[in-house]
Amino acid sequence: MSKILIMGACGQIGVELTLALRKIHGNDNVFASDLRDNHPMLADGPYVQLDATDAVATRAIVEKEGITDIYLLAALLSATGEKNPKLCWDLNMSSLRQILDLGVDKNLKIFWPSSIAVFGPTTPRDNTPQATVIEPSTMYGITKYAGEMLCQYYNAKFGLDVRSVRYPGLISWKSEPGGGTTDYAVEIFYEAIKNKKYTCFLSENTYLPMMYMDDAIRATIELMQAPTENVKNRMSYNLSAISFSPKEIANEIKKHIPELEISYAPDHRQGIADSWPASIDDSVARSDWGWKPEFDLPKMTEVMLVNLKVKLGL
Ligand code: NAD
Ligand code: AKB
Repeated sequence: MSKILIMGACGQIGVELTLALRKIHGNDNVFASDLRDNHPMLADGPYVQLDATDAVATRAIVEKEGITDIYLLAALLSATGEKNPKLCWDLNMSSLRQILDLGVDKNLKIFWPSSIAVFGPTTPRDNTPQATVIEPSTMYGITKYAGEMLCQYYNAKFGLDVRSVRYPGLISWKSEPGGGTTDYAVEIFYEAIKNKKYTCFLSENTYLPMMYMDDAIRATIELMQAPTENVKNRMSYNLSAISFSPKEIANEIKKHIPELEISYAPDHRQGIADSWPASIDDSVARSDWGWKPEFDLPKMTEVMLVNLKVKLGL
């Protein structure tokens, strides 16, 4: 039986991943943890306040609860990472390093996400292949590349079962994103519903790889459930679903909210977006463990609007 610890559970992915894993394994077998003192959506199962860089406290919980699997989601993302590169390096690297060491010691199964941010301006921008030039230009991307190399090293050297995907920008309605460059693609839904107006911090033709959260959660669970021999890549799998620009998503939302007005005021995040791919080739994930996305732009837009209107009481 799996006993799971999720670290960074109060974030955009953590809330939905915790809920999905609790459905599969039972509420009592999925421990949510975060630096924050709790989250209202996580009240139906065990929760512990835990700093992901605190190796002693993490080991104590793993031993006390008999944890078998860890999902390490605590991190600083791209935009906040550029504001505080030192904290980004310290948090993202020290949390991963301590979990990998603990994983070896306790024979744990580990999930740790990388990102499209691992790619940089010298990477082929369209249909970016699995194995390609990787020269990230943000501190966040540097931590993801170093993290991928560490995961591969711990698997090869110690046989640690650590698995990873390079998530694109994720779009969700249950929990809000925290400090990323792709966050505009969530903000635009809130503003379209509340104010029928949105000023985007990226320019209108900035194409980026994106994915609806349900697809991301399913990919995570499918990768973790895949037979070991199918997980041939121990750095991180490219993962792809949708590629669109701010203008395209605004036009899709306008099909439901015709009054939406969009304007553009690119800020410091434009440079980050310009260094990332526009679209991703995920054929290796598809052939190794059967990955396939289900949400395109129209389907995602409809689901986002329906659910957010209910959530916002509008
Ligand atoms: P998020 O910012 O929404 O959540 C991160 C959580 O970590 C927050 O709840 C925060 O309180 C917590 N945290 C911060 N410092 C901590 C610490 N020291 N100890 C414990 N918890 C701490 O991030 P997210 O979007 O849920 O991302 C989760 C992971 O997925 C990250 O590794 C991120 O790089 C990766 N990722 C996310 C996206 C995306 O679009 N959301 C895309 C690519 C990769
Ligand atoms: C960000 O914009 O920083 C994240 C990511 C793509 O890693 N959403």
